[in-house]
Amino acid sequence: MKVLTFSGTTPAEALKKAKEAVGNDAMLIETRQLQKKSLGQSALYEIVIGLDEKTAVHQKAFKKPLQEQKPLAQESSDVLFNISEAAKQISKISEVTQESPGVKKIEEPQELKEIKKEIAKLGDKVKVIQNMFWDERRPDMQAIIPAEFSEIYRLASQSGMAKEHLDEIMAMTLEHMPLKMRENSQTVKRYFQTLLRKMIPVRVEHKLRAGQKKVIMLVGPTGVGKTTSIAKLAARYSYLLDKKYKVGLVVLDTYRIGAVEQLMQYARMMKLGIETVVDPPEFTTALQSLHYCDYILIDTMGSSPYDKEKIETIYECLQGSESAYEIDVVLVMPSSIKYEDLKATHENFSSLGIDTMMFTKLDETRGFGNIFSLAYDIKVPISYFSVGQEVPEDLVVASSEFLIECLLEGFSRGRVR
Ligand SMILES: Nc1nc2c(ncn2[C@@H]2O[C@H](COP(=O)(O)OP(=O)(O)OP(=O)(O)O)[C@@H](O)[C@H]2O)c(=O)[nH]1
Ligand SMILES: [Mg+2]
Repeated sequence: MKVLTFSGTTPAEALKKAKEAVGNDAMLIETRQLQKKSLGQSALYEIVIGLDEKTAVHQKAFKKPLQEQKPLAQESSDVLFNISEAAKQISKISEVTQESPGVKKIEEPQELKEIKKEIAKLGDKVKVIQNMFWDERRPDMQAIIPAEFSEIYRLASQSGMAKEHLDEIMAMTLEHMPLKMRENSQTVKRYFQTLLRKMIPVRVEHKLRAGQKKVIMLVGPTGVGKTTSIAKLAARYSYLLDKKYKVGLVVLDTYRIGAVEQLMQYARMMKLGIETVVDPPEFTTALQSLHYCDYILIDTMGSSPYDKEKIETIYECLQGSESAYEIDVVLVMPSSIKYEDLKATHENFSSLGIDTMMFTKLDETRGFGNIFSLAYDIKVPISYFSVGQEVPEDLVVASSEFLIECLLEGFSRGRVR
């Protein structure tokens, strides 16, 4: 790479000189102020530009005109969420990004606006080059996306999102995104983020109506954090909300004494009623003996998704339950497994009638595109996230904002509100 410097009394002037000399394919490496403006002396800025002839050739490949993009896949109309509609709706966010009512906007000088625009454009070119290195195979979609989209495409690809979902969403974004939002990668990212948020089904936690009771059963593979999550939920409903509810626990684990003892300890600590169920006929009796509770939380034995016998036992309890309660079945899955495995796990538990999904161990994972793809694909809402081992604090009520922030920016404890 060839490094050149240009100077001017403003960064814009230096940039203009650079563009006149080397054209648009250069990369802005640095802007420096060499001399401050003072009485009788104008300011002096220097910009450092990198020029690589190979780069210029590659950039052209990314910047095919829009009309040359591939047509959308036929299946897009079958997608569970009508992305096209969502994309149109959120086109309105360009208005949101403008000034809020009542807030007086300070007009930036034209010169400053132009500098910012140029810098953003150059920044995007640098990102294209950076992003070219992450996947040398360069999938089809990546070859046709414009410079401003390359960073978001890379972030989403690396998140573990199913490739067909990403390509489809990207194509929709390219089709529906208002031109004025395409200016730079920041506005593209904001648009994309809002679009993804609209695609995540989430179950909002409601206050119980007077006299209403709620029975929640956690099911899922072994060791995913069902019992720990039951303890967190029990603490939440009985102590942490504005209204304190009466909570009862049921252990449906006919296999391990340890499993019963684990929840017993939590029940003792929180002074909660607890019932154990050894075989399906006892299930209704257990629910009846906790009739005084507002919330009944049922912990089940972990079953390998392929262990039909254990899933069958849970099924028998659900079917045989003669109580008047409706049981909300929550499938608990770790966020560390890939989308295909999450999907297979859901399929194996689907005979139980899964109402919502809970994802655990978000603190042990980097990509969250697998969760996005599953929820987007099977349209089952997410109710909670578990973000650590601590009871009760490491529980997050699901929100699409939280998931999409984790997906694009990574999980951080600071995000847990
Ligand atoms: N890092 C992390 N660990 C977790 C999380 N949730 C649970 N764990 C840990 O995972 C381990 C298993 O948790 P359990 O709650 O016993 O899992 P389970 O699904 O009830 O397991 P089985 O009953 O054996 O099927 C424990 O060491 C928990 O502390 C989480 O969100 N993050
Ligand atoms: Mg358990």
